[in-house]
Amino acid sequence: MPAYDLPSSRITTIEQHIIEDQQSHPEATGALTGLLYDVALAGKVIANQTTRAGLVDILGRTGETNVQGEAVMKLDLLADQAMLTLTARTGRLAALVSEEHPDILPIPAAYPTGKYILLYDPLDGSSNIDFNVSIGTIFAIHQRKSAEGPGALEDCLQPGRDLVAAGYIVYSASTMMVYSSGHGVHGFTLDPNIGEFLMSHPNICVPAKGGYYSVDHGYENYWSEGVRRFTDYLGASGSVISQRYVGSLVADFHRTLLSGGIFYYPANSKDATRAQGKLRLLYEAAPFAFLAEQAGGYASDGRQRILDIQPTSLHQRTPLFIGNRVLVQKAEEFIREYG
Ligand code: FDP
Repeated sequence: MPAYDLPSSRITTIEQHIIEDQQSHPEATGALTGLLYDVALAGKVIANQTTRAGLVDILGRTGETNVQGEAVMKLDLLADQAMLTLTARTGRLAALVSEEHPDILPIPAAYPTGKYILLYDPLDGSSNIDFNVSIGTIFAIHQRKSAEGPGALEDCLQPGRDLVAAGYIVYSASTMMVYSSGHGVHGFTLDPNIGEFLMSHPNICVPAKGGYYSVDHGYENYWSEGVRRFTDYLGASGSVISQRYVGSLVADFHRTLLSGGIFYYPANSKDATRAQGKLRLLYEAAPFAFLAEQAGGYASDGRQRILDIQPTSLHQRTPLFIGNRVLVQKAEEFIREYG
């Protein structure tokens, strides 16, 4: 057959990109490629559900069973089930960790196991659902440490610096999936007409200048002296950097990644559960820290690099300062000096 050239195309689907990304790893077996694509598929399913959020709520309020007599589930549980169903049976995972489950979810003996661990928050920002504000799914992928069989706790409690891949899907005016497998950060927008994520934001880098500072000032009286002084410092440079805060971590991080600046959710003394802030290390702070560093930024808990924290429990919380490296290091300086 005579040689021929493929027509050139400016369209890159997420599947093409993931495959090409993995080709630079000669040891790759295709399992990570498949897993990232499973997550993308779950994202499409969740996007479909979130655009019907108002309707789900209306059905939910009519008596908690639908016309078939089935219980109507809240969106975050639907999202959790989409992630579980679409990723757990494909033989690529040894275990999962979800914000919705207190313990790890080892792959049941009836299904094949693989070499990866998937940690996720199925629907971050869910307190914003009722107000039609952007929400999202966050995911982190580790390679298992145990040799075989269902995954164990030690497979899940790994520091963020060992992540193989991480990303998020933001459900907003459009649905976007942003991920990194260690070769930069790339963003894809869901084209609803063809039902596929298409490359829209290649090689995202946190801008060195400009952007916004993003924090909930409602907690100001409960912050440490260092965090208060850092915030005053940012406010004082008001003409250079102004403030934006959504209250949905995925949306606030997405804006910070693209526009620059800093997002922070510090520890506060309002109640005992916020002594280490609110955000979870394994499936919120660590994957975002991985993305931030891949994009030239930085993430800290105020004293140390998020990616170096050795987790001790599945749902542990951490203060988070993330975004432009210089600004995050400035926050560390204030905290070192004033506590
Ligand atoms: P939510 O509880 O709505 O899911 O970590 C979850 C999170 O939202 C983040 O998305 C958000 O940044 C933060 O909590 C908001 O916290 P407050 O409850 O302190 O407002």
